[in-house]
Amino acid sequence: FSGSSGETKGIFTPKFEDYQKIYNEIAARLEEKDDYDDGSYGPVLVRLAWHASGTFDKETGTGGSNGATMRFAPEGDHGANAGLVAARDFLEPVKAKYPWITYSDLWILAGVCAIQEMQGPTIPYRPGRSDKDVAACTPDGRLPDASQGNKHLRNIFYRMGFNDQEIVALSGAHALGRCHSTRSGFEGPWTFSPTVVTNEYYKLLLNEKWNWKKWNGPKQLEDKTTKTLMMLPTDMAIVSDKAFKEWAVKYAKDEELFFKDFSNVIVKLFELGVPFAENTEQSKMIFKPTS
Ligand code: ZEM
Repeated sequence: FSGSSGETKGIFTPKFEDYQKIYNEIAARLEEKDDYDDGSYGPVLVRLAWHASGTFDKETGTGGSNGATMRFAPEGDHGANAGLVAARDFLEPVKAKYPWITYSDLWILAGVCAIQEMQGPTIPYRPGRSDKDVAACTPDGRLPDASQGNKHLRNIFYRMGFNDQEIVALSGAHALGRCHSTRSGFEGPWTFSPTVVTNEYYKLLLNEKWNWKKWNGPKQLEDKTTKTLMMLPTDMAIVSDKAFKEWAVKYAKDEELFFKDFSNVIVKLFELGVPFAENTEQSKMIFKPTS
């Protein structure tokens, strides 16, 4: 392993145990700081890891989780990244305590930790990302726009190298967290358990009736039964597009299948554009959840 950060003094080669320590530290902070949103920073940590990774462009090899360029204003200020400063700030004390880890490895480790601690599937992890400077910031517009439909989703996710099944599996992350009118303009959670990884997103999409919400904000849907849940226009594309819907039906019926496919696609997402050392593919780290 040779991906330690520039700040490291002397020679320190971190091992699995060192990463597990950081995992445990993040898990302890998640437990401790339970006054945020629905009781956890977990969802916003997952979103940070996703937005760090989802800028990848397979044609040019630019973007992706290598670099952590969202630390810099040009990228941090992109509309899609509004509010993610909460996740970055949450991790600052961890970075201060373990300065040898790069921001880019830390943000992805935090995404892995958040998913596992919110009772999600095991997410194998590989370190090896290095932090880049401001010049590596990606242009605005690489992350999906929630007001659009199936064609846009395919354009954005095919650019990262994903297929239809993977787009649907990734979308299940919206079981977690919520929209904030102060960030994206949209408002509300997708599920009744926004701090637990489940296949509820697909179940609700397919089994609930969704109506346009009557309000002054951007176009979003609300559930007919309680009017407390929401779906974005892009979420509805997951059930209005025939090819997408086939996968949504499978994931709604079979949470085990969803967990397996979600883990695989998250690992792929989190590794986009990262120049890992040779022979690390077969030796990914599996962290032990704290509960
Ligand atoms: Zn999201 N996402 N996302 N997403 N997302 C939001 C929140 C969260 C889209 C999108 O526009 C939005 C993926 C895919 C897509 C999470 C994870 C993942 C919000 C609300 C919007 C508008 C932001 C706010 O107001 O705070 C679109 C269009 C997507 C295309 C398919 C993928 C892939 C994800 C992970 C694998 C998570 C966890 C949240 C909740 C964040 C929070 O703060 O609670």
